Amino acid sequence: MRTRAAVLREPNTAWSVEEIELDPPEAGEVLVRTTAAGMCHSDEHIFDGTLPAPLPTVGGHEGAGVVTELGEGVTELAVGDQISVSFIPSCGRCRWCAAGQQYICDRGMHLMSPGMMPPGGFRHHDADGNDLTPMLKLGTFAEHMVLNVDSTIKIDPDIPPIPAALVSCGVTTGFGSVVNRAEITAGETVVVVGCGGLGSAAVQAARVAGARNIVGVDPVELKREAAGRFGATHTASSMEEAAEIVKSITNGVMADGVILTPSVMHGEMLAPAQFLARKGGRIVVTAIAPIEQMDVQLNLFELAMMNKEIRGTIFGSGSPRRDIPHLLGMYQAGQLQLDEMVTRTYTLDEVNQGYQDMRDGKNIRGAIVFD
Ligand code: CXF
Ligand code: ZN
Repeated sequence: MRTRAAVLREPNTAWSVEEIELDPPEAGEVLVRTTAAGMCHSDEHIFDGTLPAPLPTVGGHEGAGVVTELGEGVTELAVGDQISVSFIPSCGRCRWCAAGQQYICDRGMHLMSPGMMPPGGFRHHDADGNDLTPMLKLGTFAEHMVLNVDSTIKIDPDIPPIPAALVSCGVTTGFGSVVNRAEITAGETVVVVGCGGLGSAAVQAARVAGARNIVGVDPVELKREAAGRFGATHTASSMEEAAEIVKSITNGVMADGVILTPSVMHGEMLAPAQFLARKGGRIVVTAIAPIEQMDVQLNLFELAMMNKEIRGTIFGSGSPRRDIPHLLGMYQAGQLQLDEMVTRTYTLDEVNQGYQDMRDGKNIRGAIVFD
């Protein structure tokens, strides 16, 4: 079939919105009509070359839609089901899935390879017949998607498209960074560094977990204000400013958890984050750093002597088949503000404008809405 998609051919060239050819779903795959897509910073990382992905690519890895066709052997989904995509696949059979650690499912090793999830091949082709790789095996910046069922999560049909799309990556990652990885519990003090799409979910997670103090750090005023609406008790424009606040509100003890969700992670951010954490505190590195970055600033003496922990996380160390429905249930119960995270919506044709607005610091989260 023909569909329309946003394609990136070379880093730092505009997304090209064009008609592409989409093959029918093969065994273990489904065809989905896309209803909404979230505009995560990782697509921008591919755009600017921070994240080397196979090109040309159909962008987008946050999305929701309705199943319109089943490939051979698909039994867990039916035509008409609403799904959220998950960039973390869950095979349910590997050692990690079996242990409840779907965030490190073995199928994830294929995410940055060309084409579809193994057994592979290409379903997406441009008008000249060139094969296209769907980003992270998803490609949500397209009116239709062919997806492996391992990358789909069936959700309540009553959930509106935008929140259904946001839980594919940013919300689940930010939320889980606080609850699963930093293990924040009631009464604790949390610092969230970077209050965009990930950070505003992290702030909400800290609120839901009952944190006493939630300090949102961002140089952009719009994001600090939004952090306040999502539950931050204090805001600061830098980690240095936050350190003064945390010192005073904790009587010098400092924060139980520090969550690093800036647009891009850099090695020199680790030392100031370390000094925001208390003795035995947890520092969670969530944001993506340039892939070859090896150097970090860290006071190793203080790390050991103060018994601090630095923990990396992918997908907020969450399990999509558990956490996506959980988070959407919390949204329905009024405990998570997902609609409020979207500053602006765009049509597919406006995708470049959406990313320009992200660069200009105008959006907490942008979303593409399909007809
Ligand atoms: C992803 C980005 C690509 C590699 C895996 C993690 N995070 C989502 O934004
Ligand atoms: Zn993402």
